[in-house]
Amino acid sequence: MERSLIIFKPDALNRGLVGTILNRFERKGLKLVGMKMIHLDDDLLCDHYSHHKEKPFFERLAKFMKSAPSIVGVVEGNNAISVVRDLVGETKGYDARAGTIRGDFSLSGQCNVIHASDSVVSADIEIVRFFKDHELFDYEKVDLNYVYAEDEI
Ligand code: 3AN
Repeated sequence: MERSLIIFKPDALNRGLVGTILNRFERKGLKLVGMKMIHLDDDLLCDHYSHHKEKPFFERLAKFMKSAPSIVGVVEGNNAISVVRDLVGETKGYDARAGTIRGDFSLSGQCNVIHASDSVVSADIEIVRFFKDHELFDYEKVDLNYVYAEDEI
């Protein structure tokens, strides 16, 4: 099964949206395998947003991401990468469709409440960036046989 990194950004914490957003992933059937609060620093941000480092908005984005703690998590499930990206919606909140997390909770290109890995390759890199092995939990979720058919597990 695939795993995706998710980050509840400082706006999600400050706006009291963490539980509401987490609920969207849980009710879909995704399995939470790790979660912790972390205050992102320059080193982590430069790695995580390396594809935006030369962009004019990078400094502002970094300031926003350092303005308060974030909550990082890892969710697991069949096709988790595309499933989570679909739940999250388009990057800019004002473009994101109603019904998606960003579509329902964000009006901004920067303050878009949540990050989710965009591919299996990025997820592998991002999970190792934020989590040590012992911070990820391997357990049998008891609803597995009701979330999936036998041949899907
Ligand atoms: P996504 O988060 O949908 O994968 P990316 O990787 O292009 O999108 O962007 C990473 C983060 O950078 C976004 N979640 C957003 O916070 C910020 N960002 C992207 N584009 C802009 C922009 N034009 N202005 C400000 N912040 C931006």
